Amino acid sequence: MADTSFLAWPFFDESHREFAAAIEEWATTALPTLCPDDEAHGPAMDDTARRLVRELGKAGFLTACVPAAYGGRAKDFDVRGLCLGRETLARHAGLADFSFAMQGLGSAAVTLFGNDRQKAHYLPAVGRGEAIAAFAISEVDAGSDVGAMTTRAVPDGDHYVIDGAKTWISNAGLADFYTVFARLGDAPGAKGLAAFVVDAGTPGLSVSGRIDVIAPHPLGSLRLDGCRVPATNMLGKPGDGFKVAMSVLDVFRSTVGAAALGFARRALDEAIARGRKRRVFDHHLVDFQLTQAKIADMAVAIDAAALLIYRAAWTKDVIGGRVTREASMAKLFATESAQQVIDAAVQIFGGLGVVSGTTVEKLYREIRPLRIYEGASEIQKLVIAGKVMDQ
Ligand code: COS
Repeated sequence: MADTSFLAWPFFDESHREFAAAIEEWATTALPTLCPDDEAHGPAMDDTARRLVRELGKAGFLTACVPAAYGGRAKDFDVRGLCLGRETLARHAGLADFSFAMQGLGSAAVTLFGNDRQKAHYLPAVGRGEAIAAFAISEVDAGSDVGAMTTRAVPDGDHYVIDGAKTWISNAGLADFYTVFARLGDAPGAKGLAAFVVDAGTPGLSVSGRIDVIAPHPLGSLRLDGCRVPATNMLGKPGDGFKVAMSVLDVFRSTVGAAALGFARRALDEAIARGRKRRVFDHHLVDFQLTQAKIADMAVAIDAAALLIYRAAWTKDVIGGRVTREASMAKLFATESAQQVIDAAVQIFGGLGVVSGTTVEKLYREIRPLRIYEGASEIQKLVIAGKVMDQ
């Protein structure tokens, strides 16, 4: 059982402690049957992901992903709930964390920038786990440099016609709707982008391929070929697209840190259990000071990451406004340090740590993409330095 003493920190209120306990109990009892083979790829993985969304919805946990007026727990997001949910689920199964997080990330632009009609149409179903959401921003030549995107939206009567291609899209092929970012007019870079909500069945929108990555994660590419979207599906105003994207990432970058924290906590638990059992040179591995030094470094990294994550989440929930600096610090530190924590766990396991399918080997693969997606570590450093120098 992972350390839960952090739940007594002043960042949380009673409802968060109850939420954390409920999702822990659900993960312990439901996930072993819901994800019996958490290494499945392809259609089997997609089926598991769909089932996970439905069951997370039925159990009431997706209420952290939508606003109170549409069935959620808090006015917009409950960022502390999102982080507790991701941390807990990641500790049990990476795919469960993925399915939970994507409901929030995929619908966040509707929550933050949608009008009442758009919110009423999409968000209740997201919160019940009856509609799957996706966030379609990246392109082959526009990942870190969002402003380089070339997908274009051209007005045509009361519609926009969108043409282009998106890639690295989580839930591609599974989603019922996508938040799609596109360029309007000739304004350069970050200026002149717009966000649209595009239903999966819209003619001209298709999945052009799936991408298999090192840890199970439904991912693919999209094509938009003359895809006609009602102008009323725009989220915010023409030109708001970059602001929409950055505002969403202000919320979700802390949650990526929380998922990394969950992986790291699991690695520490696994390493201690292994060290207590493994005998070497007539002692248990944990009796050696070199092992204890590793355990201490892992524990300090975990607590420091948790402090940064829940500082960012509390700041967004309680103080509000932009939390770009706090969220970037949380994501950068938590993902980079979790990689080191998991690497130390693999070292404590020795040869067993690199055997395919052992828990620490899976964690070693699970953690790696988190240092890249939703803003690579290098981007977080640019953001943090920019904010610190602006103060
Ligand atoms: N919330 C609201 N608005 C924001 C914002 C935020 N968090 N961050 C920036 N903006 C606004 C700014 O206010 C500015 O608006 P004005 O032009 O009206 O002043 C505009 O957006 C541009 O901001 P800025 O000049 O800071 O943007 P940059 O082009 O310098 O941003 C980085 C560059 C690298 C920081 C940005 O492109 C980025 O975060 N890239 C990583 C993207 C990413 O995460 N990709 C992965 C995709 S998700 S898997």
